[in-house]
Amino acid sequence: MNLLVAVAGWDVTPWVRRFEALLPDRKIVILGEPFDRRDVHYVVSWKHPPGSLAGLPNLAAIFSLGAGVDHLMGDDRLPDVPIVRVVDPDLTDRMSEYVVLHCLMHLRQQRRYDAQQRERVWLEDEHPPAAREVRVGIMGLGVLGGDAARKLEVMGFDVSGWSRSPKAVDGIAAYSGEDGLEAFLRRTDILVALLPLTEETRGILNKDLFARLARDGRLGGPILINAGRGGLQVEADILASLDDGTLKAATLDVFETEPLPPDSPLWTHPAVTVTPHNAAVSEAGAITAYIAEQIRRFEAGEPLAHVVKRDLGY
Ligand code: NDP
Ligand code: OXD
Repeated sequence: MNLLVAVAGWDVTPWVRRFEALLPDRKIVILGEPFDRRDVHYVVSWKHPPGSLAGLPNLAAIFSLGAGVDHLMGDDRLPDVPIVRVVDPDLTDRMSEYVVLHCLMHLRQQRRYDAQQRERVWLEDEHPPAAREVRVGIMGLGVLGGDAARKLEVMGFDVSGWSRSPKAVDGIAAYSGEDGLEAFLRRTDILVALLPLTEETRGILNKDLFARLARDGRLGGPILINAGRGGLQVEADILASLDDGTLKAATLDVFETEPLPPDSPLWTHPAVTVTPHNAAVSEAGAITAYIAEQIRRFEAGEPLAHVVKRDLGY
């Protein structure tokens, strides 16, 4: 019942140590080091090299170390076993902190006050808007979008959400599908993208969509916050839309290419806030405990939770 840690770009040590402590009766093996492929029953993956999980004859499940699974879906030799993604309060809370922080930052124009402070400028606004006067639209009303929506509502924002299938969330105007998109965009001042990256959502954050956002809001133009995936956005369109006024500002945690290349104009654009894909990090303690508990329940005959729908890609 060995567990294979197949991780690229992260230090595996804290993950391996924690799995060893949580699953003391298992051998924890690491992709890239010698191990017997027949003994592997579970894989935990973050961006494993495509094809590297083929030929594991006793594999029972693959666990993504993140909430997103696009890093797995790109592997056309991925074994045909259940894929489980992260749904954990630690990660969810972190994402909501990020979304609330950046909605408030744009509401209260903190970037402008930072600039004014550097210049020692004292300039009071006459009528700054209140949260209740600002409409936040969340694209992706799933685990993360749903939690962020509830917390934004507590802050007073006028919140709506858009999902693939119809949803009912107390206090939130919910829209769905292609039919609901127009009305959702038309009432959105701050657009928060928390969609998974799939064939349907790739490039959805483009000039055409930005042009359909509300133009009558209290913030002086629509604002984009993308903490979903970089593949959702067309960066040339974001820059062009910021420059021609279609967008007023953007907060971006994710990018077409990560790390964001040093020569990207997004780094220095005055209306762009960049964070390094850490809106909601996978904290090793919380996520290893979540996976160990799933394995324990699975081996006790209970179904795996949060299994990805492969046909939908998320
Ligand atoms: P969920 O699967 O719980 O939610 C996804 C939401 O997107 C659902 O509401 C779903 O609709 C909706 N959706 C999917 N496809 C479409 C579509 N074609 N049209 C309209 N709506 C669609 O995922 P999570 O909330 O857990 O995570 C969302 C994403 O956040 C992850 O996939 C990942 O990419 C990103 N993420 C980013 C992190 C970061 O640090 N920046 C950290 C963690 C996650 P429906 O409800 O009908 O299924
Ligand atoms: C995730 C991420 O998908 O960190 O969890 O991006």
